[in-house]
Amino acid sequence: EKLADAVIDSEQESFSLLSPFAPDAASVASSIKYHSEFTPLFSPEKFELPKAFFATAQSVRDALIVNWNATYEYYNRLNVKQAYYLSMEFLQGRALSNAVGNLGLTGTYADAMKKLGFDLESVASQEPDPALGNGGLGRLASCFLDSMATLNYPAWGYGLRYKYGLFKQRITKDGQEEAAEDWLELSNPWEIVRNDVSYPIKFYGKVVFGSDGKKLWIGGEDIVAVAYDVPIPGYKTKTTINLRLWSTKAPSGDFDLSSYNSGKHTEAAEALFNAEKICYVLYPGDESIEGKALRLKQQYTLCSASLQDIVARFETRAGGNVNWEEFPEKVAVQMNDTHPTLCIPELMRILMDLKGLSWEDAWKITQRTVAYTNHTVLPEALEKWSLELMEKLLPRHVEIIEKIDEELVRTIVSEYGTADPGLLEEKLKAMRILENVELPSAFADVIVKPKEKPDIAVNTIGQFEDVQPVVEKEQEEEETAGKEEEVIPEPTVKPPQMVRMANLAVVGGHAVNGVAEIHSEIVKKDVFNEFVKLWPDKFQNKTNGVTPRRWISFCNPYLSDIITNWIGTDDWVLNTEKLAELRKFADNEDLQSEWRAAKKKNKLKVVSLIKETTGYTVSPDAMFDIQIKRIHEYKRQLLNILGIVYRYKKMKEMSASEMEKAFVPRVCIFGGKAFATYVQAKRIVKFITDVASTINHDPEIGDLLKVIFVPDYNVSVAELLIPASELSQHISTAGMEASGTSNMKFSMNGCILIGTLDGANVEIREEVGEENFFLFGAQAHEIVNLRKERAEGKFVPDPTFEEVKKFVRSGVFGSNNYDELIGSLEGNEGFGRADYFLVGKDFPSYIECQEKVDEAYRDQKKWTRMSILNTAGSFKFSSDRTIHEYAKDIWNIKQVKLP
Ligand code: T68
Repeated sequence: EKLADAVIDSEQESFSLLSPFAPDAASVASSIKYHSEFTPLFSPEKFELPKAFFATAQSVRDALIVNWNATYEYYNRLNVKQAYYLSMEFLQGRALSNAVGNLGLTGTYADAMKKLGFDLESVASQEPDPALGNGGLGRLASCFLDSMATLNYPAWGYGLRYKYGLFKQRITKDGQEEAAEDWLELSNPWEIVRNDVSYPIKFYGKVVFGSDGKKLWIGGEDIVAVAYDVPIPGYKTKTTINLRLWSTKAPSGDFDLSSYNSGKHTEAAEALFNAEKICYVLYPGDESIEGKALRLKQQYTLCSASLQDIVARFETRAGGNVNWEEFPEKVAVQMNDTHPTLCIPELMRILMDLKGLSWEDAWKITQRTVAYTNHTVLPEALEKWSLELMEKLLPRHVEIIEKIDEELVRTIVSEYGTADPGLLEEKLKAMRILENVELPSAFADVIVKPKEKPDIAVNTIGQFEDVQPVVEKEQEEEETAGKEEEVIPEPTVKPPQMVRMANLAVVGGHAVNGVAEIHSEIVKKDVFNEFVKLWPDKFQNKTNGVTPRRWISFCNPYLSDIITNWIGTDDWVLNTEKLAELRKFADNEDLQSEWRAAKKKNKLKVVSLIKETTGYTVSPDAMFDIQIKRIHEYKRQLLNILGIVYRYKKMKEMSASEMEKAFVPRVCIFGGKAFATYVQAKRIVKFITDVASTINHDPEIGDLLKVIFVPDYNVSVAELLIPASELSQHISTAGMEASGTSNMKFSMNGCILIGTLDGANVEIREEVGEENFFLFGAQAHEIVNLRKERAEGKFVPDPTFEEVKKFVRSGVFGSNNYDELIGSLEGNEGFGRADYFLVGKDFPSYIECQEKVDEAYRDQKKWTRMSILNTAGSFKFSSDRTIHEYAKDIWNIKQVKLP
């Protein structure tokens, strides 16, 4: 009954003041002073900016702790079903403005700051961006937490507390340089370390039978995962959910005092370092075997600590009355991509080896609990692990995975029979979890030898690399032994045995979803087609979304005030459908001029950012044209910069007055990190910055064209750039961008998109209207044929493309002739893949589309109308909508209102 009372349908109750600690500006100010004095992080003499930030954050945290405690006390009491979102990345962004905004205390805090002699904005800008993510997948996880809390869903996030995060990007004359990002240097005021919440994690060792006949995993290396909790407040609700981040350390007692006292200081602390280094860096380089092992340890730490914690909570909430069959009725685990797929064998291990369940029962429970979100269709980005490495590091899990694989083989054989060995071989090859591994002995006679040739290998970031063949050493030695003349035998190439994590995730979970309609279709048609034939009901679409709190309301207060005034309520922050009401004012001149004025104010902020970070001065009257995302060949920053080069070349061929007639002034802004070992992506960064320095210093060009690479792109930079954007680029090769989420943020902020029919662009265009979207390029269904034609030498490049490449090679942008970059577009031997991403194919239609952009921008009334209609049409892309869908279709959880 209590549960039924608490479960609510959708509307939020009207909001009342939440925090007993911060009811008015005076008490907020005194709480801040209190923290600066009694929970100090700095010396006491001066109350200056960084200190003001930390004390302010601590005062907000007090309120969050009260609400956090109330939230979980209530969930514990009702024992409601809870969703757990597991992700290797969370890109949280700064928390202060977001927290006071969600608590409804922005005004109060602004007044309190004034009393203390500061302004809230400069205090908030002291906060370092937490460096716990890399791309869209990580930011999506953070948007989801905001929506889950806001919508009062019982939920919880799990991740890792990386000490250094990804890296800090510096742009030098050599392109991108990476440095350690020490984001915790001054401590993190939002986290609460739970020294009493820690779990043992084991690596290596061996599996034996215990005296009770159960499997025991013993020996090896033991470490401990400790919980750090970050409270996540919902908007206009008391619900405050948890992001629990694990940090690793050695078990107490592992510090070797006698070695230390005998002068062997490094050896004495070796175990401490070995444990702590697991959580140093997000995506440590994995070219070495040590690097690979470290990444696998990270993934296993996340899965094991989180599941031990979830299982413990399930047991506590059940009181003395544990019924394991109820586990999936109380717990939903969502795996953000394949990185947490070890959850499947880990939950099996816990249920069987520690709780004594049978394989059958444990399997049913695991499958009903776990679900998997796919974020990529690039075959080389589908994660695989070497079986050999995994066997060493996680011997018990490999036993379990082998058994899951065997059960899968059984299902496939019974579905397709053995009458047609060719067909069966094909099915097994597509679906088995273990790759290049002999069939389990029970099926030894039903066919299939491991294939002879290695595939293109995988690495987790999505670059292509060739597999190093494994040469069978012993065999080689045997054959040469005892022979007088050295005969070097042909090495036998043995394809590497791999564990395919995506296949494991599909088999072990009850739901698999893509992140935009077109992506989910590709997932079904191509990536997991064979699985779809077996289990069609598993596959779903959940189009991504972004939180309108951070991505309009807080980052764009000018626009938000205008929206609220014209719609007549600020309800749209919770019910984004209301944004559609702007449509009827799209041609209203008053709205249009307010709209343009807001954009201008946001642009002025970016003018300062650019000056500060790059030294360049840009005009706020030029069109701000932005592409910000991870640097990746499929995202085609190269197409954008070649388009700019083409524009520059045309300008150089014109007189000053012709130029001004032909082109609208633009500031073309790039931002994004290239993964440290992704050589081609780093070449692209270098090329962009070279082009920038030539064009920006060309006196004939002036304000007509500027190219800016904003260094160290992160959430805070995005919060400044997106509100100031007028055109943004989402120009991936069709079929390759799973969804994109910045496209949604740009559209919400009244930016017009230029893009291909890819990912969520397709749905955005449908919602905002095709006349308010600049479309170009080949479509997803044409790509395979286009590549084939290219390989057969049938592609005839457009003269504009030849012209732009020649111009680059002529040395205008420095002595570098960019052979590797330009060569990759041509498929020169040794340089790459014959323009795999079809930059050359799409170039002419891109250039033509950019001409239409210039034309449209000249008519500012028309442009502003398009801009308003983008905001008005973006309501579908709130992560609130997405989270409602996950809650209903995958997690089966209900909203619960706190008393
Ligand atoms: C992104 N993926 C997709 N991956 O590229 C993007 N991958 O289209 C989508 O909108 C977004 O996910 C959210 O669904 C990523 O961000 C990674 O960052 C990544 C990192 C390591 C390994 C694989």
